[in-house]
Amino acid sequence: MVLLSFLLLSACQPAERAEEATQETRPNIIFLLTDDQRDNTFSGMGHPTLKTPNVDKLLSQSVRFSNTYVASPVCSPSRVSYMTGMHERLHGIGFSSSYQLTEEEWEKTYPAIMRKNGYYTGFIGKFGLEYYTFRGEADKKFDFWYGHDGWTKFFPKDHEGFSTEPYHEAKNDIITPIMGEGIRQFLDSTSNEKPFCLSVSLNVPHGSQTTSMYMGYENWHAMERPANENPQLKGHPIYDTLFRETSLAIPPETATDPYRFIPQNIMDHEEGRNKTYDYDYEVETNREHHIRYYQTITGVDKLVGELMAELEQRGLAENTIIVYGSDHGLIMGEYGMGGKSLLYDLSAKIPCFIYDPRLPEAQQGKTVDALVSSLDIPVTFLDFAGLEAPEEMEGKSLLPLMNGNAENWRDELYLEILFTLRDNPVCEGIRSGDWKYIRMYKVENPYTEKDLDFSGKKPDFEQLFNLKDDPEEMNNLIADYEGSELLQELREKTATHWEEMNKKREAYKQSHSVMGR
Ligand SMILES: [Ca+2]
Repeated sequence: MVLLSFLLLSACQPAERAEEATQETRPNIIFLLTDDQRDNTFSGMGHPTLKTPNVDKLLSQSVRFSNTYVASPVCSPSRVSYMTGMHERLHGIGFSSSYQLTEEEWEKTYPAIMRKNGYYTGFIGKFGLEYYTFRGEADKKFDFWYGHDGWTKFFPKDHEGFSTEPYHEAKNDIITPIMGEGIRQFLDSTSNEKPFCLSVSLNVPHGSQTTSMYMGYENWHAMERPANENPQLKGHPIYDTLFRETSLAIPPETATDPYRFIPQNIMDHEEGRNKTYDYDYEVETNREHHIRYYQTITGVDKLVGELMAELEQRGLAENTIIVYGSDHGLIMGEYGMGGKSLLYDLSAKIPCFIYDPRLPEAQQGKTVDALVSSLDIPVTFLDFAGLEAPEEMEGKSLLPLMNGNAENWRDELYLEILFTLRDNPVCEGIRSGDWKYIRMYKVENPYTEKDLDFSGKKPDFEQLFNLKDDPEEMNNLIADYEGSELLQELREKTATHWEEMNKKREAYKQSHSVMGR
């Protein structure tokens, strides 16, 4: 029945649709997006240390997508990709590019389209697009706004400047429960007349939050002292002693030579990476990072529990879909390094699931291992609302997979990261079957489209992993497979995607008014 009503809705014209689609047929949507949360970091996903009963319960009634890769594993471009449904190569906006999102481009994002089509829209937390022409006016693009630009701290009331003023009036002092206050305010502001679409961008477990849990000593950024020395955290059920007495598994490669994995001439850690993520380059501070990382995820779990109780209490539980994702993952000592912006699974994969209370019980609690992209998520939101995605969006709706139909799904996924700060190489590659192939190029920062023209250029470095035999991606098989058909095929596929993406960008620039910054 549900599927049938979607089909009927999508056959209508937008005007008719808005009229016909009453609140009974169009669900509410809440998108929970965390910051730097890597895959498998809930107990319900098999994590050995975390205990996340609220998410686990939700997960047991959801469809989990266990092979979800983000379009760009670094904050800003990943968030632009979630909004626009496009790769960074296509939308052109990120830390290392020279473009910004225009108001015209914003009109093709999922919140703008849903608002135009009768949804009441809200945004809470880290906006994080960073480069857009309407900076300072993002609040006008939503019906409800309780968000901030740039970054903030674990105790955001201590944070002057930037745009975290809304949080200074909050009852709580800690960022995650403040987000909970925002969610309640949003729900108070909704009415029965319109379905709603709420995007909640939690700032945890990002390093800006875990490092700022305790800033009362000189070298606070390196997490050299236990955060619970901070009197503000004493006696707190989550942020005081939790995981401090637990034997935590810290990656054995912590503080070992990172150049065994990616050579120094490809990525020199002295160019900023080992300063930005200094805590992951020593065993003891990495342990402290793990404790804080798990604590902040526990905070997210509590928030999810409170959210579900709120929905129940307000009579919204039957018709509100929850979509869970992260902007990307995080390397925490593995490969002798910290950070993101590489195509290792730890950096590029996220925990992703969709809870749809209307889904038949037989479909609930299942795990789908098909290759999913973060670009599929905005398309799925629109599909839930009975709306067609604009042609710019590159992803596919996840509804068929949720309903058990994996026919005609993609069997390979193109991956890229165009971050070139801190000596990061441009990486692109392909996931296909058990395999992942990656090629890297040294590119100027900021890059231009010209820098991404690799015609006739041999990659500066390549990686090949068999994820079935080596899920931790420790053994680069490039040399072993040199001359093989497999490697040739993966190289060709990557080059084909690369060429198509560059052509698409050129066509996009012709048909859209792109803006430099
Ligand atoms: Ca992030």
